[in-house]
Amino acid sequence: MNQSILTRYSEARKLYGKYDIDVDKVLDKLSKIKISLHCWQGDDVRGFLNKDQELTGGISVTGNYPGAARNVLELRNDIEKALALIPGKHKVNLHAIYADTHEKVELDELEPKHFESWVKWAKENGLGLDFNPTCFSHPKSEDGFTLSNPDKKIRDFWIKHCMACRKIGEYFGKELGQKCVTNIWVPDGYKDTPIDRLEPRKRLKDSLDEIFSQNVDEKYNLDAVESKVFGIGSESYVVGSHEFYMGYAIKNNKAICLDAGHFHPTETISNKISSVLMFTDELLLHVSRPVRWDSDHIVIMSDELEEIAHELVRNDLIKRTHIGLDFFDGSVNRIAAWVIGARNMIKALLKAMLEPTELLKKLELEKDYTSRIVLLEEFKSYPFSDVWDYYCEKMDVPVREEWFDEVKQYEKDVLVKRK
Ligand code: RNT
Ligand code: ZN
Repeated sequence: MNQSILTRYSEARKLYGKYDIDVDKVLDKLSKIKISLHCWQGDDVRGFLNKDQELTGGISVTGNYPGAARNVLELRNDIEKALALIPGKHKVNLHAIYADTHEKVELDELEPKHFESWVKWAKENGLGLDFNPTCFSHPKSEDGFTLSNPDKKIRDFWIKHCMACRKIGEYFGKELGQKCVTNIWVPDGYKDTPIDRLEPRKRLKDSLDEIFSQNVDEKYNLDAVESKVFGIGSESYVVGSHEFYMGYAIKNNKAICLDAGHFHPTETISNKISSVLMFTDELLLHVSRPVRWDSDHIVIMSDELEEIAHELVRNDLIKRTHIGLDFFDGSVNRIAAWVIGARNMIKALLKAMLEPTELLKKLELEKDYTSRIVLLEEFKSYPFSDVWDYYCEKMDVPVREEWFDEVKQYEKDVLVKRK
């Protein structure tokens, strides 16, 4: 262990110790929190099934930085590279279009066998897997509607696809000994003001009911539903709005997925966590960063990220929350994007854990708001970074920006050779 890191750590430990914060215990707890790393940052949400299909569904990747993964091996190598620079043991989040198969298989015919190699790889790397049906980038989603499509044949196709995905999620959970979260998000909506807002929602509800009527072992698979306020091409109306899924999830005992980019710009998901978890057992987060719109920028150490972490830590909600990342930036090195986002998420959790929460709660109840703000502000410049450096060293990942040297080397050796 590097001497200066150790010295700084023991000084920091003393400072936090004055407030009865046991830093060693905090690090132990932190090392058990899993982040779900979204595979789609590695190839601009292209996947392998319908490679020539453009990205649709009202989401978009911009940038043409060299090195996007072109096949399953490249993607896995890239993910492994990223994970080697992120402290802890984590999960990887797959989409249906990332099936690894030579067969020509339609989305509604996917089976666990098309993901066998992912499971083998996850086992070899000690990873968990999460999953998502891909209800976009497909000819049958071209008119903007999937599970709420007025055409029953098209609706049935997407229902079958989602059912297939839940079975795959169950298979992941069983094989890997950790529950898989299968998250349903559909882009359905209208560009312009609709006449009928109700019928599409009834159809979406019926489709979901049918999907969830299929028997899937809850021990291995957790269903989540993700809402949205608008997308490109669905600016005026989104069928699966927040209220829709909030009601659906509570009534049907499903997990709600809160995506940081899926609300009005002054709304934050940090302020929703404590409400949603009052009425549902589990929560899925898509930690992302909207810039003016749901732009899926790389997660940085923003106030909102810190607030999300605080909410989870202060209220002891981590054990009921599945933390996933969701961003896609093609304008920078894609491995760096993963590492930045994931390290920031973990860093924010660490910073939140190094807080005298009980004392702050007491001050709040005593209406001593002056002391509350004094402590909160002073703690912002406490040496949490010394603890972070020690944690990285201890977990055998590069300290500070040293990780970027490895990414640059990999870019030179591997990424630039991809044409
Ligand atoms: C889209 C949703 C959804 C997707 C991924 C690729 O707005 O956030 O989660 O980003 O499924
Ligand atoms: Zn999302």
